[in-house]
Amino acid sequence: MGDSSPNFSLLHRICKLVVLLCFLHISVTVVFYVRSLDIRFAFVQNQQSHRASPVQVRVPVTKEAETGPEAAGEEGTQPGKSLEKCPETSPLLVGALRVEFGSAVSLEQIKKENPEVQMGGRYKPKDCQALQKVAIIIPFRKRDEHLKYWLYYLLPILKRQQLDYGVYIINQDGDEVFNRAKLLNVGYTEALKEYDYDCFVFSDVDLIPMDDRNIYRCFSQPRHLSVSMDKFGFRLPYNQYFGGVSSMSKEQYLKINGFPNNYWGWGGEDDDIYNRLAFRGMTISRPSGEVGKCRMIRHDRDKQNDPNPQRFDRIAHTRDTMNKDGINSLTYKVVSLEKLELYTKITVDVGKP
Ligand code: UDH
Ligand code: NGS
Repeated sequence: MGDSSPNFSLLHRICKLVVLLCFLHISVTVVFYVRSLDIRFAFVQNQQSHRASPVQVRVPVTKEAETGPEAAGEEGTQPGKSLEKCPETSPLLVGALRVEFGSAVSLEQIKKENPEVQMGGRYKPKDCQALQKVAIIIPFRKRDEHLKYWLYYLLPILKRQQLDYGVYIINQDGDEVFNRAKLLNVGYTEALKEYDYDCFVFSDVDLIPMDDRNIYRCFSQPRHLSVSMDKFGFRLPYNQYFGGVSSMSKEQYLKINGFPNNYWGWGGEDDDIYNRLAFRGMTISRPSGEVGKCRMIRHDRDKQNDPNPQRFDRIAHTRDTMNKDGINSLTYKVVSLEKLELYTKITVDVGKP
C-alpha cells in the first residue's frame, strides 16, 4: 500500500495536466469559433449593404441633356435619371441594305413604321445618351416623291445609328432659280435656333445609303458620305468631289464661313465648298467604297436649275470670295415653319440672282 501512493500522486498530476490542456484547447477553439462568427456576420452585412445601394456609374452629361427641352423623360425615359453614353459603334447596325424604288411609299406607312419619331422629325435613343446631336439639312423644292423614299429608308437607319437627330427640309419658295448652297446655310441657321446641334449633315433628297455603317455623324475632318454612287458606277467621279451627302461639325462649318450664297442654278457649289475646306487646311474624311455605296433616285432635270454658266469662274475665286460670302453674309426670309410628323419644313425666300 505504502509503495503505490507516490505512483498514484504522479498519475493524479498527469491527469490534472491533461484536463488543464483539454480545457485550454476547448477555450482556444471557442474563442476562434466566436471570432469567425463575427467575420461571417460582417461579410453578410456588407453584401446586403452593397445590394441595397448598387454602385452607380454616373456618366457626365451635358447640361442640355439633363435640363433642355428635350430632356430624357419626355421621350419615355425616367426623369432625372442620367443615361450612359451610347457605344462608339452601335450594336444595332446590320450592314448592307437592299434599296429600290419600285413601289410607292406613303407618309402614313412611314409614320406607322417609325412610331418613336417625334413631331418635327426629332429622335434620340431611349436607353443611352447619343454621342452627337445631328441636324440633317435637305435642300428642297417639288421633290415630294423623293422625300418619301428618303424618310422611308433613312428614319430606321438613323435610329439604328443611335443618333440624336432632327430632319430639316429647307424648301425654296417661289419659282426663281434654285440655290442649293444658300438653302444649306439657311438650314444650319434655322436648326441651331431650335436645339444645340453639334453636327450637320447636308443631304440631297434623292440619295439613299446602301449600308447603315455609313454613319450620318461628324468626324475629326469634314466628311463626304456619298462616295460610291450607283450613277457613277459605285466610285468617286473625281477626288475632290464633295457633292451629294456631307457632314461637318459646327466648328468645321464656321472655319470656312459656311457655304457660298451666290451659286444660282446647277453645279459648282460643292466644288466651292471643297475649295474652302482645302484653303482652311482641312482634309476630307470618307467611309470605304463598300460602306459608302448609295443609290440615287433617277429623275429629270428640275425646272429653274439649269447649269450655272458662271460656276467655273466662281470656283476659280473661292480663296478671295470665301471670307465675305458665306454664313456672315446670309440673308433670307422665312415664309413658313411647319412642324410635321416626320420632319420640320421651313419654306424660305432666298431671293434671286
Ligand atoms: N433640289 C430640289 N428641287 C429642285 C432642284 C434641286 O429639291 O428643283 C434639291 C434636291 O435635294 C436635289 C439637290 O437639290 O437632290 C441637288 O439637286 P441637283 O439638281 O443639283 O442634283 P441632282 O443630282 O440632278 O439631283 C442633277 C441633274 C440631273 C439631270 C438628269 C438628266 N437625266
Ligand atoms: C461637277 C460639278 C459638280 C457636280 C458634279 C457631279 O462637274 O457641281 O459634277 O454632278 N462641278 C461643276 O460643274 C464645276 S452630277 O453628275 O451629280 O450631276 O456635283
